[in-house]
Amino acid sequence: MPTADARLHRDAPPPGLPAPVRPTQVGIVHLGIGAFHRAHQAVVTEEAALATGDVLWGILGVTQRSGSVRDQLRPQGGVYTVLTVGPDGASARVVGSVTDVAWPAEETPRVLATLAAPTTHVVTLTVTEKGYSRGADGGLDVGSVRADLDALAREERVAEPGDGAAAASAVGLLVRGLAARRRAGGAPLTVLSCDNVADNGRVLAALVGQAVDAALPGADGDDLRAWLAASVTFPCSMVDRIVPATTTAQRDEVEALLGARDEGLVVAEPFLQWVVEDRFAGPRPAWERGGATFTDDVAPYERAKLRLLNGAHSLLAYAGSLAGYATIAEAVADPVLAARARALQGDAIATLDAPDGIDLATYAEQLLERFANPATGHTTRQVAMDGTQKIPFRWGGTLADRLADRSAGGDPPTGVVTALAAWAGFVVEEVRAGRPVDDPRAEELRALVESADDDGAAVRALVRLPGLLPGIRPDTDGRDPLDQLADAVAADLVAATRAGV
Ligand code: CS2
Repeated sequence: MPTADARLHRDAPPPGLPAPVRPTQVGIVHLGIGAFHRAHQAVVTEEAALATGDVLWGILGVTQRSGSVRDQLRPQGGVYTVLTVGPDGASARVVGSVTDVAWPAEETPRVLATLAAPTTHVVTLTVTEKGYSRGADGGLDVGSVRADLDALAREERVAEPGDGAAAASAVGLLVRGLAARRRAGGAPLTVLSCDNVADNGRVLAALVGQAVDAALPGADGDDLRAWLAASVTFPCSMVDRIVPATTTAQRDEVEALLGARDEGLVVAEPFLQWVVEDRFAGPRPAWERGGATFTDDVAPYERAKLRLLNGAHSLLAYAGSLAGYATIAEAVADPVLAARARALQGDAIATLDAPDGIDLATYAEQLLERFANPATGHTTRQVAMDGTQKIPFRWGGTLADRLADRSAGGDPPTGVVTALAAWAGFVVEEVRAGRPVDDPRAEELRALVESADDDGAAVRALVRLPGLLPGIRPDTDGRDPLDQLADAVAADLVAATRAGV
């Protein structure tokens, strides 16, 4: 164990690196403080503070799943290192915009009080796709957030900032925090989703509305509903930076470099993009001074990123795992897999409106170059996680748009077929090998595979998993396009297996 004074700390930044920003108060609550937030929004916030001298935008990070991020960062006063690794080598910087990390399992009242404080103006979220507690129909899975909804109803009745019940979900914590804020005076608030979910802000606003309706039906929720409509906005945003999970070897390497142990280290590629819908309810950091772009319409950026970057990423993750590649960089270096990624991107480009000044074919090719960066060590297994939550946005949108486009002939697009075959093949292989699929719907996936007569039937059943490919309607003859799709995916997998890929 490193001794306390060998740990990185904001009062003792490593010599030779610029000192981190020292916020004087919390202005932002961030839900889901994993590696991605620390290498993305927190860096842009840091840059904005350094550029403007405005130190009112400290971040209270909230870690939902386990207390480990808190235990990593709190002894360091919130500071951590970002190691940027790219073709031009590596560089380190220390970031100070996170002032503390709270774990709701032990500190829910404190988080609710910070969400209610008038000095807090923005809530940002990176809770991953599954953190939105959506059911297969895309709406709020009320059962999974029931404990928080019950706590919300109690808190509204007694008008207390929090009854101490530990929040068990991100959406539940957010809704309880919003209600606490209204009771505390109701200063406006912006809730900014930064997850890879299509129309993320609008989706989150709808989930919050459904949570309020379920917890406080009818007139009981009227005051909260009216305040939400008048005082809270939910802009959309597109975020982009490749940030793999940090390894112990990387922590050891940076310790040797800095002369201090950093348990909060994050490692990222050089590229960083953040496109934010300019719809704030109150003050916000000057994030444009930190590299963010503000726009009236995020949708073209977000769709292009989800379908071209994340879509190709997931394909490479599944096809790469099946082919025995441990990293995305290895997978994209295989010409057969790169061709599949390009075919999927081609299907997607046919459905996209290019954002201003962007050539989509060039953008798509640049993404594959970024994937080829071996230094991040991004693993196929990491990107393969949570497929049922990611596929609807990454491949489902392309598929629904292509099938709806009669001029394209209505046949399932081959790039998407290959991608689905890779996912289904991966799931079948995991289940047959007795490994639990790393997915919140793992049990359903296992049951589908185990009850199928053969691999072909398993693949067909997987493709038809409710919620996986939303928005696909029967064609004019009443046929379900998913039947044809499921056959095509099963045939592709058989062909790929015969070809040994
Ligand atoms: C990846 C993303 O893990 C994944 O599913 O596709 O985290 C990806 O690295 C980021 O969205 C890049 O911005």
